[in-house]
This record gives sequence, C-alpha cells and structure tokens, in this order.
Amino acid sequence: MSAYLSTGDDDPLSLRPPIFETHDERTARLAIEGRAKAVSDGIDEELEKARALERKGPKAIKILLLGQSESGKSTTLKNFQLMYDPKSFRAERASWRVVIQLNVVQSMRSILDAMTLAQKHEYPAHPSPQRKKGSWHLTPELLAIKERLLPLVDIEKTLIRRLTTAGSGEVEATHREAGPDHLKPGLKEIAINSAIPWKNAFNRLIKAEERTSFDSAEGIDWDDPEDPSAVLNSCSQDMIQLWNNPSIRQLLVKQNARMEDHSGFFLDSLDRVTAARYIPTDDDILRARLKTLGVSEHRFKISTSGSVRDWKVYDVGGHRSQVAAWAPFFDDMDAIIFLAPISCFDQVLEEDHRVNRLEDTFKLWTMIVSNQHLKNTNLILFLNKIDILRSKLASGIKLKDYVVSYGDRPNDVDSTTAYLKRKFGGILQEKSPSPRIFYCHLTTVIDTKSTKYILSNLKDTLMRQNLMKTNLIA
Ligand SMILES: Nc1nc2c(ncn2[C@@H]2O[C@H](COP(=O)(O)OP(=O)(O)O)[C@@H](O)[C@H]2O)c(=O)[nH]1
Ligand SMILES: [Mg+2]
Repeated sequence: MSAYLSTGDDDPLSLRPPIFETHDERTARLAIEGRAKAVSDGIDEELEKARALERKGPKAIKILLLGQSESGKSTTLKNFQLMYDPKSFRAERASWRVVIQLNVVQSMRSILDAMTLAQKHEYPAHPSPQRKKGSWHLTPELLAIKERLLPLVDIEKTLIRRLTTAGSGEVEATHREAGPDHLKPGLKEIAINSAIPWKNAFNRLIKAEERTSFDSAEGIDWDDPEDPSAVLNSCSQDMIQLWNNPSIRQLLVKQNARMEDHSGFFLDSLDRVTAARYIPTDDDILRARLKTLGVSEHRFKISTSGSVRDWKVYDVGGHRSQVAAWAPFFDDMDAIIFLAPISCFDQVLEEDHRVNRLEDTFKLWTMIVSNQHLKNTNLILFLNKIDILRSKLASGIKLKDYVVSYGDRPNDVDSTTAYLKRKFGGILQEKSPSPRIFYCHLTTVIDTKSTKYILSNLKDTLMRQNLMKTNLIA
C-alpha cells in the first residue's frame, strides 16, 4: 500500500506525491492529476465566461439622435424619457421651469428689442398721415408698457447666471432668428454642456439647504430668493397686453419675426406660465428650449413581451463639419434617428447666415448616409416640425420660393412632404454604401401622443431585429 501525504481535504489536486512509489503507481497518479487539472481548468474557464457575461449583461440596444441644431433631437429624447423613465422626467420639472422662464423672458426681449429698433431706425414713433390705416404704431401707452417691462432685462441676466453656473453653460455667440440681419437685436442664446448634470443642480441646491417648503413631488423650491416668479407675475398683464397688441404684431411681421415659429414659444400661454405657483406640464417641458453642446448618453430599461433590455440613446449636438470625427465611435448603433426640421425651408443657419437650413439638413443627411462607418446602421428619418410647416404654408409662405425645383406643385402639407420625402429617399438610394430600407415618418415631436406611437413601433422593430441577430449568432 502506498503512503500518501494528504493535506486533509478531498481535492485531487491537493494530493502530494507519496514518499515511496513504484513506476506504475507514479504513471497512474500523474494520469489522475492530469485529468483533474483539465476538469478544473474547464470549470475556471466557464466561471470566467459567466462572470464576464454577468458584467456585460445582454448587449444594450443603441440609438443615435442626429440632426442640425434645433431639429428636435433633445425633444425626441424627452419623449423617450417620458415613456420609459417618467420618474426621472418628473424629477427634472424644477429645472425646466427655470428654462421656460428664460424662454419667456427672451421672447419678450425680442419684442422689446424690435420696438427699440423701430424707434431708432426706419420707423418713426409717430406715423405720418399717409401711413396706411391698420399698420403698426407705437402709441405712448405701448411705450409706457415697454418702460415697465425693463426689469425683464435683469431677470434674464439672473436666469442665465443660474443656468450657466449650474451647468457650466456657455453663452453662444449666435443670434436667435429675429428678422433680417440689419434689424437683428443682440440676443444671445445660452448653451449648456451636456456632460454636466445641470438638471440636478437645482434639486441639489434645495436639498443642501433643507428647505421646509420644498415640494418633493415637483422638486420646486418656492422659497428660493433668486426665483423670478414674483417679478414675472407682476409683469404678466403688461406682457400679455404687448403680445396681443395688433400694432406690435404688425411690427413683428414687418421685421419678419414670426415669434410663434421660434423655439421655446410660450407667449400664447403667458397667463399660465407667469402664475405665481406655475408648475410646468409635460407639454411645456417638451416645448422648452435649451441648447446642449457635446454628446450625451441616456440609459433606459425597456421591456417588451416580458424581456427587459438596456437601451442607450445618444444625443449628439454640433455641426456638420464634425461628422467625420465622431462617426467611427458610433459604428455599433442599432439605429440612427435623423431629424430633419423641414419647416425651416425659409430660414438660415444661426451660425452662418448664408446657408439655408433645409439645404444644410440635406448636406448632413448626405454625409450620414454615405459614411462607411455607419453603413450597417438602420436609418430612420423624422421629417419634423410638421405643425410649423402647416402654419407656414397656410400663411402663404411658398416652398418653391426656396426650393426652386419644387416648381408649381401645390403648396400644401401633403404635396410638400411627399416631395421632400422622395428627395431624402433618393439621396439614400444613391449614396448609401450598401442597400438599406428607408424608414420615414412625418413627426411633430412636441406632440407626445403621436410620437409615442412612432417610438413604440420603432422599439418593437429594433427589439425584433436585435433578437434575430442574437439568435443567428448564438
Ligand atoms: N412646434 C414644434 N416645435 C418643435 C418640434 N420639435 C422640436 N421643437 C422645438 O424646437 C426647439 C428645439 O428642439 P430641440 O429638441 O432642443 O433641438 P436640438 O437642438 O436638435 O436638440 C425646442 O424648443 C422644441 O420644443 C416640433 O415638431 N414642433
Ligand atoms: Mg439638443
């Protein structure tokens, strides 16, 4: 019998060579040890694989939002958030309230600046007798309102300071579109760097000071000494009177400033949004405008027929010229939602007034569809801002004046959208490195109901495709 020096447990690998061993015994022992080691190595390998899978989880479904500035990327993201993470959407209400207040104040500033320009330049304060009846006229009463609204200038500064310190924002050297170049007031749009969690800043402030009247449901701090609600509320009637005054409306038309087409338009809801205890509705949040810079990633857990998957949605701000630089980092997306704000056919880029916005969108689309890194990605085109397109066409603005090739086709929503859809589809067909299905939707992404329907269908399609891919690989 052989004497083994055992370490006391049953692990075959812990066997120690016996002191006395025949040749046969040694061969048999080595064979056992070899088999045991192979089994153990196999188990280790399996465990490591399982750990790696656990760490990674099932692969997330990834969506990239693209489009020129103000095309509706962030608003589409808000729709995702409202559908799949309503808790976090609600938690941001306090922050959006500040943005909406700034949107209101900046719209009013546009009107006040238009009045100043009218006073200073081409338009006399007192209309001549020849002036047509019904055209604009700055009455002493309107000028008195203007004086009374001067505090809005300070409020604007305060709001910008609050947003920029919260989010490390930058004041962009771009103008908002307010009319022909020579009439442009010096209104600047602020932009927040998306890498910084500016939305939490307001809530953090509240928590830090442990305010007693903090309404946790809405996240709004009613005692905040910097909150401009009281001043906005006291200016409310003057703002409403100014915005509803026919002379002011005509002055804005004369200066080619269609306020209702501007981002962050709340002037038709002044009564409500300047109320002392105003709480933004979901729709208000979707209409709020805050420019973001850089790439931001948002995660959602989305379930379909029992299976829950991680989704990552990327919102990429920035200009056409940067596409080549970032495209290689986004070659593993399941889909790109490309937003084309087609109502912008009569507008120019804020960053370059020589470039028509629709033309810029076509150029960006061409770059995306022809990019080699993105050639395997599903492309979903949203022809967005259909509501604004409808009201523009109805007001007599003609597509053919900006897109000459449109010719004498009818100037209605159906014909213009069908024409533009064909143009986008044609570019995809011609420029795509490999054949791809052309998915296209007419959207108004501030309308949560219709957008929910479209995003929900998109979710099902992508889940199905993703499952098929996984099963094919497995
Ligand atoms: N009327 C209207 N406004 C829209 C639509 N889509 C976006 N907006 C507004 O346009 C502005 C710019 O949208 P945003 O999502 O911030 O554009 P982004 O720069 O591409 O992220 C916001 O004030 C939105 O509320 C739309 O379909 N109709
Ligand atoms: Mg944005």
